[in-house]
Amino acid sequence: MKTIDVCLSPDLMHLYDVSDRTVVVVDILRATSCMVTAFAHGVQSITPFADLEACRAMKSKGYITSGERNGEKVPGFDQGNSPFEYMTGAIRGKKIAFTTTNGTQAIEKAKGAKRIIIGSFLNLSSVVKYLLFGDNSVLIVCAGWKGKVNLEDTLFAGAVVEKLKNHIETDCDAPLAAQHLYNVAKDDMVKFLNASSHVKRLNRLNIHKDIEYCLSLDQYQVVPRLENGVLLA
Ligand code: 3SL
Repeated sequence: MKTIDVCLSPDLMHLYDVSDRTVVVVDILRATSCMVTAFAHGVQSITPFADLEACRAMKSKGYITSGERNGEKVPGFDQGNSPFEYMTGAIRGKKIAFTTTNGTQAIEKAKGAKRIIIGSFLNLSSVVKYLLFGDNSVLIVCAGWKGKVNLEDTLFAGAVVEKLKNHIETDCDAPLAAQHLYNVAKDDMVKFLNASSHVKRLNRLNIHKDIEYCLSLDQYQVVPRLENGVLLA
C-alpha cells in the first residue's frame, strides 16, 4: 500500500528518501498559492530559484522576475508575492522566474524526488485526486519559515491526510498530528490562524485579503509539476 508522510520543515528533508516518492511542496502564505494562481491564469512556466541574483539574471532572458524576501517585493523585480498580481493578463503565456524566502527554497530541497508537484488550498481537491490515482508514496514538504514549522502549511498537510485516510497509510506521527490540527481548524481556518506567526508578519504588511484568498478551497484544478527544474501546468 502507498504511504503518506509529512516533512514539517525543509530543514528535516535529510530524514526522508524521496527517490521513489511524489513530493508535494506547500507554502500556503504565499508562494505556492501564487504559483497555482499564475498557472490558472495562463502563465506558460515558472522557474523557481533559491538564489535571488540567479533569479534576477533571468530578466535579460525575457522572463518576468517575481518574488519576495521577508514578504516584500524584491527591489527591481517585476512582481511581488501577492496572488492578486498573478491574475492579470500581463502574465498570460509568459515565463516567470520566481524566488521566495521559503517556498522556492523548499522546492530546491525537494529535488531528487521521483515527482514534485505544487499544493495549496486553492487546488486541494485536484492535488488529492492526483495523489490518489498516482502510483507513488507521498511526502508533503511544508515550506515553513526559515526552517521553523508553521501552522498554515501543516494545516494543508493535514487536509490532504484527512482526505486520503481511507486510501493511503500514514508513515509516522507527523501526518497524524497535521490531520488532528486540520480537523480542529477546518471550520474557520482564518480565525484559527489569527495568532500564527506568519499571519502576524503579513498583517504588518496590510495584506489581509491575500490571507483570506490563500485559505479558500478549490478555486482551481491545475496541479503544477516540476519538469527539469521548470514548473509546468
Ligand atoms: O516564504 C515564502 O516563500 C513566501 O511565500 C513568504 S511571504 O508570504 O511572501 O511573506
